[in-house]
Amino acid sequence: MAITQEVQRELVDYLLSAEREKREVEKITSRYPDLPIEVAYEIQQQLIERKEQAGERCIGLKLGLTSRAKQQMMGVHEAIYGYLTDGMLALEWEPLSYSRFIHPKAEPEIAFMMGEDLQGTNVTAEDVLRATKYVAPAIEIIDSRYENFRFTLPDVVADNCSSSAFVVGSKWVSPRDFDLALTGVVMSKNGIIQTTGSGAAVLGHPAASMAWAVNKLGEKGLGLKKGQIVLSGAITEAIAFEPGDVIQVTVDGMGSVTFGCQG
Ligand code: 0L1
Ligand code: MG
Repeated sequence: MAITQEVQRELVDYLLSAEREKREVEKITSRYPDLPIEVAYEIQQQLIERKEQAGERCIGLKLGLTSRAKQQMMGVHEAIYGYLTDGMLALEWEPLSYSRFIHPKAEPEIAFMMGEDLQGTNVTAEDVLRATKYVAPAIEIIDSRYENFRFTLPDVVADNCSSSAFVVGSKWVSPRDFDLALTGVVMSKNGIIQTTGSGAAVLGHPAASMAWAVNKLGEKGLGLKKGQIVLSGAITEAIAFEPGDVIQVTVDGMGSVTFGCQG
């Protein structure tokens, strides 16, 4: 079935209402099995524009499917990107209400804050590090709108890569003080370690993952802007949490970021 502009608008409504009503829905490729990835990015773009029309502000980018393990699990060879809005920004000292989610999971990430604009199609990890002002530990909360987190690549791209919320630690440091590939990361729930990894899990280096995204944006004449935040990709698998849980991510040399979840 053809994915006309009208169908794209309907799919944006479908995903936005699932998010608003906090209910999981069937993946869109069940109805449109030939949904091309380029059209999925157009749907994602329209979804973000609708959020902006509703008063949210785009404040950065997120990378997904950046680990080989996750790519193999999904049978794909490429990472994906989506957008972060100010409505997704959560604060460490304010408990997150479980009622705003469908079936959330937490992922440990390294957040980058851009010190300069960055755009191009031959951007390297070194370029990314030069243009970055700070890095900090972060937790992304993903909350796919699809039943049981089951989707194909175009589905998850259209759904803004499962974005829902994120928390960034308050200690920002220079990326030049670390080898981010070797930097160790530990994620715990209620004081018990759940997952461990290092920055190299993210396409070899978190800055390499960012370079991939900048080059992808560059093909569309887009780029990153000074002051934007980028979540560079999950360093370990995501873990589910419930009301009453406290999730903490500690990154070697950068300190920790924590959030508590309430009912
Ligand atoms: O941020 C992520 O790595 C998640 C990307 C989408 C895949 C998922 O929802 O598990
Ligand atoms: Mg993520």
